[in-house]
Amino acid sequence: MADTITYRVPGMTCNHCKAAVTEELSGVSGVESVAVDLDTKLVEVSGETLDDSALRAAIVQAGYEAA
Ligand SMILES: [Cu+2]
Repeated sequence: MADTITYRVPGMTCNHCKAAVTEELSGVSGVESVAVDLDTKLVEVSGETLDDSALRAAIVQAGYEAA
């Protein structure tokens, strides 16, 4: 069953941030798609059996923090 989890990442300001967050999240097990909206600072992650803590860790790994 597909899951979708949305995070707010206020530290994202430009396309570099968007690329960094997208790249890290894409490497997490089960992730099929990542959509970043820089205006709202929201990151929508979709995939199978998503692990919230692993996704949050990936955001931190990219240099940001999920609010
Ligand atoms: Cu940036």
